[in-house]
Amino acid sequence: MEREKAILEKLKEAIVNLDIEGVREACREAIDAGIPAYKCISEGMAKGLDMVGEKYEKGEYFLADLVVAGEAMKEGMKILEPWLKEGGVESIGKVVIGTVRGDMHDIGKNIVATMLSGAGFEVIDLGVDVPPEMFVEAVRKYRPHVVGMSALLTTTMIEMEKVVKSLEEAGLRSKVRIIIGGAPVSREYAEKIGADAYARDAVEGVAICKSWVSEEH
Ligand code: B12
Repeated sequence: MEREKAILEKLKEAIVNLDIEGVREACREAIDAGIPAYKCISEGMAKGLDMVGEKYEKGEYFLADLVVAGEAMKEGMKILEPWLKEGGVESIGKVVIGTVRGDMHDIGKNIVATMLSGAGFEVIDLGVDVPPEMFVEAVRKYRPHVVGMSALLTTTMIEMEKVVKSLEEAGLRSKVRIIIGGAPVSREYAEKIGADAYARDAVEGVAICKSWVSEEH
């Protein structure tokens, strides 16, 4: 337990210090110590990124530092990914996921996508800066059970409502469940824009998607 705490702390610190090699090292150490990959993300790296965000707000860090912190997290993810996916499972449902138009943040969205595929979903990842038409097109083409949207900026969260409206206009809204996530959004916001759910993190998101497909079977 003590060792686990120390390694998670090391991971967090490595992110805060923008130390990419330190992140890689701590991820390898965590895997060797048998710490679950998801814990390394939620209790290690994501906490570090929160602190980086705070430093940015205070003017102690600049945009270039945000970029390096994002890269450091991605490098860590490369090491953790094989442990996030338990693989070999047959598809239990389809999810179309993307970060909304105007928004380039994809670290959280990628974690959700990886964990969904680890849980047995077929995931169609539309990437970042995804306009409403592209969500609509993907729903038409792939007929997913779920549409997932991510937004990290207060200026882009309004795009989510546009996607819901566009799906309505295309007559596709009733064919899918919609789940949203990202720091500025909330359960209340999901209700307000007519989405079906909000998830605080990837674990909750996967649980909600699983409950939806099991209702159908
Ligand atoms: C890294 C980072 C960047 C990187 C992104 C790299 C990348 N490839 O993603 C870069 C440098 C590109 C960047 C750019 C900018 N950023 Co930035 N960034 C961050 C930072 C530090 C971390 C975000 C992150 O990855 N967190 C870790 C992940 C794991 O958490 P998460 O995204 O919240 O995801 C989890 C949950 O939310 C949930 N979830 C997320 N999406 C979804 C979707 C579904 C379907 C579900 C179910 C769940 C779910 O599950 C995830 C995993 O558990 C945050 C600060 C913060 N603490 O959030 C600022 C932050 C988001 N950025 C901010 C800003 C202002 C910007 C810029 C405008 C800066 C600028 N002046 O240019 C630009 C905008 C660019 C753009 N158009 O998108 C502000 C936003 C303020 C606001 N309220 O709008 C923040 C909050 C920093 C701050 N405190 O000021 N950024």
